[in-house]
Amino acid sequence: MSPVIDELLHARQGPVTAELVQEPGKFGLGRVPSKVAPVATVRSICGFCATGCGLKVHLNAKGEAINLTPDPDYPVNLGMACPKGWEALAPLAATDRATTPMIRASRNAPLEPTDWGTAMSTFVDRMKGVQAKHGAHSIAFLSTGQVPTEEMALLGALFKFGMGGLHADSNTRQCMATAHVAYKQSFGFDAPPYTYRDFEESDVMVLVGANPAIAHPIMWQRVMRNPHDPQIVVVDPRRTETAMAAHQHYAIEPKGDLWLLYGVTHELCAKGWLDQTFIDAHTEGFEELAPFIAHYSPERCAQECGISADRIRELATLIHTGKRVSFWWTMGVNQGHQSTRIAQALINLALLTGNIGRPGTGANSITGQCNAMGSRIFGNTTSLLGGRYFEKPDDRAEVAEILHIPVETIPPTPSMAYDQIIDGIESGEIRGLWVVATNPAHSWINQGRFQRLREKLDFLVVQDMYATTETARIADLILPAAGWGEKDGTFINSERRIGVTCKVARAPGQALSDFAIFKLIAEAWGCGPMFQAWESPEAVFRILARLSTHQPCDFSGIPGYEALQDAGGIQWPRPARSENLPANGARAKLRAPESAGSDHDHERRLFADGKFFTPSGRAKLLFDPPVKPPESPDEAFPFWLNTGRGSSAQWHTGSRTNKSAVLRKLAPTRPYVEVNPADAAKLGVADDETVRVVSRRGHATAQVFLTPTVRPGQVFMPMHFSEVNQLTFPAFDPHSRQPSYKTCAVTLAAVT
Ligand SMILES: Nc1nc2c(c(=O)[nH]1)N[C@H]1C(S)=C(S)[C@@H](COP(=O)(O)OP(=O)(O)OC[C@H]3O[C@@H](n4cnc5c(=O)[nH]c(N)nc54)[C@H](O)[C@@H]3O)O[C@H]1N2
Ligand SMILES: Nc1nc2c(c(=O)[nH]1)N[C@H]1C(S)=C(S)[C@@H](COP(=O)(O)OP(=O)(O)OC[C@H]3O[C@@H](n4cnc5c(=O)[nH]c(N)nc54)[C@H](O)[C@@H]3O)O[C@H]1N2
Ligand code: SF4
Ligand SMILES: [Mo]
Repeated sequence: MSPVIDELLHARQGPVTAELVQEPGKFGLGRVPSKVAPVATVRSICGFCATGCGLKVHLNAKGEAINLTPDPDYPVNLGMACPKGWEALAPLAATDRATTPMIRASRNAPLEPTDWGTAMSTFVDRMKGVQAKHGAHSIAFLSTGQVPTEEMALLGALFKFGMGGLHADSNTRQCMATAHVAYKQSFGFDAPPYTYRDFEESDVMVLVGANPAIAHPIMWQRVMRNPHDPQIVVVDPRRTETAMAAHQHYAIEPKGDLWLLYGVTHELCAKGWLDQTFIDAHTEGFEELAPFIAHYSPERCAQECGISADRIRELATLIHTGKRVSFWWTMGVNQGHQSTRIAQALINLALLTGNIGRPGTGANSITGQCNAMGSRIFGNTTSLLGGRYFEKPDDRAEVAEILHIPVETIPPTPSMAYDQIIDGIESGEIRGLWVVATNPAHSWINQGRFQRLREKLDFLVVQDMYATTETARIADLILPAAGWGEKDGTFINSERRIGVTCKVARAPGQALSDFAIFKLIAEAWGCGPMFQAWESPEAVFRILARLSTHQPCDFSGIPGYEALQDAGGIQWPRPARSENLPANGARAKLRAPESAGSDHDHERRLFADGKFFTPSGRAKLLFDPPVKPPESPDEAFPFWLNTGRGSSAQWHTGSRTNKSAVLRKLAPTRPYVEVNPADAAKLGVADDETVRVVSRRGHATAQVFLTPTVRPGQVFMPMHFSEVNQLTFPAFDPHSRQPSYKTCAVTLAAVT
């Protein structure tokens, strides 16, 4: 075994994060439900959703986690956690953890355990072999929003600068690409402007395609703490848990959002309910928007979105009368065939009414995974490190200088998007695929096709905590990874807060942190020296801080992990010395606001000065005419199929949450389909009956769950069961290339 591998395997036996251990006995809730007395507590951040709750992990004398409690002093969750957070340690102890690398001798041979030395030489020989035969760009990776930023950045830099790869994307495409592109186009940078205090300070909240009561329960708790008795409006085809708790539910036709939002904008314009001073000073495009929107009367929009003209007017009135109006969106917006323009219709509403940069306002995208924000800025997939552009020579030169690498190693073209990589596999352009911390054989749209594509790949590597995921099972090589809690690093949450996640347990067997795996690959590939300075996660954090300098996400003022721990996380921007920043225009591009506050300011929002990150400093008002979804119900497939989160105890493809006995008790274990009782009566199916849900692309067997929360003509299936993406229709937003998981046409048939 090589000395480097030896060293890494030895290092992983080392102590858990000793330097971050606090005094014994400082427990958040004063009571620790365990028989073993803890001797120390470590502060960490939850590794599931992008709320980014602080958790206190309690350790025994050996420095191993025995249990955890939510952190009462963390400014995000204020002592609360959802079931996944409470159960965050359980998935680590699962019996199906990948504990050694595994390899297949030939395509049809079984996966067999092997050692790291063989795994590394196989990885390098096979990937280099593919490149030699089919070109440097015939390999690709698909990664994640669920590992620390330091690991994502190392992967992106290794693949693109060290291995000569070009095409790389992540599951963030399935999730946040729309918000990313919408913000970039409208604000000039991917910059969610809000802080969680805004949940408590709004007097009108408009939630579109978001179900935080299930998907972001602790954010929803923050809404519940709002003392201003806010008017809450939920726009969702389903009467969700969130809609039930709201004042107003707009049960919109699937993908009718653009019509509804244009109808509201029309009414605001017609009534003159605009903040013209803000529009004149801080936006561009109003001259084009005004005549466009004149065509979208509430009456016309009502016919298309299923909401009456009166209710469209009521929503406009509510927005007008609110003093602090905030707009929030999640996957019901991001996942659609015209999603970027829908997100921008919300951004436009905030800009036109001056509801931005003030407490309780904003056009606010709620992020999905714990570190989707890290992947958006530092994944080095479609954007160059730090939110830069591969296409811009200045950006490449800057990154090369900071990293001390030859500028020629940075590709001058952006990567293909996820769906284009999949197309590339079909056409033979992509032959080697490396999948890191994502499970596309369950989560990618239109699975039937994905499964067939497997046969087209010469080499499939899966790097995961578990050897049993749908994707790991079809791999040629499995690299066993440490998970959340078994390694150090930082996450960036939905409100731009950077927080530290810590090693509180040892990974089983020979599993290594993704960071260590990437370092091993760099050595084996022969580009180790390029990453010599990337010696530990914290060293990489400091490199990333340098890469962020003068970008809107500037956090060069954060010296390291200890400062983050002390402050309870810090929101970007946190520039080193704001007085030394170049004057606006000098680097005409992007600049963090000067009044970035102090580390101990727990709530900082963007755009208080009305300056955006576009070249003109103005936000852009962007719009397009609505287009019909590419597939909608017809005689043969008469129902809309909607998909999404089923319960707060289930996480995505279930590889982690299914491993907790507690979480398994909190959610159905078999696939189910929610059906309106009126439809069930027409079809002659009863509650609990097993049916086949059929689309033009595939079928799934599911139990009927009768509920009036879905409207007649619509059915809903949770995404946590792999059958669901057998059915979905592969449509993509043209700007963000995010898949449209929320609408396709299906029929239900009795199982005979
Ligand atoms: N428990 C749990 N929490 C999670 C996750 C999880 O897997 N489990 N995943 C995390 C991740 S990565 C993400 S991205 C978020 C997702 O969080 P959310 O986006 O809140 O969750 P979804 O259920 O996917 O979709 C939200 C809503 O969009 C609605 N919708 C569907 N079509 C339309 C439409 O055309 N218009 C409108 N206005 N609404 C529509 C759906 O009915 C659904 O209620 O959750 C995060 N939190
Ligand atoms: N029909 C439908 N499909 C959807 C959606 C929908 O609403 N409807 N939502 C989409 C969205 S928003 C998302 S975000 C995706 C999510 O889709 P995926 O990313 O495919 O889902 P996960 O189950 O979160 O997969 C993460 C994998 O990473 C592994 N893992 C966890 N931590 C680590 C780690 O530290 N290192 C390594 N190497 N591996 C680790 C886990 O074991 C798991 O196998 O699904 C998308 N698919
Ligand atoms: S709300 Fe999200 S971050 Fe908070 S405990 Fe639950 S899964 Fe973890
Ligand atoms: Mo997501």
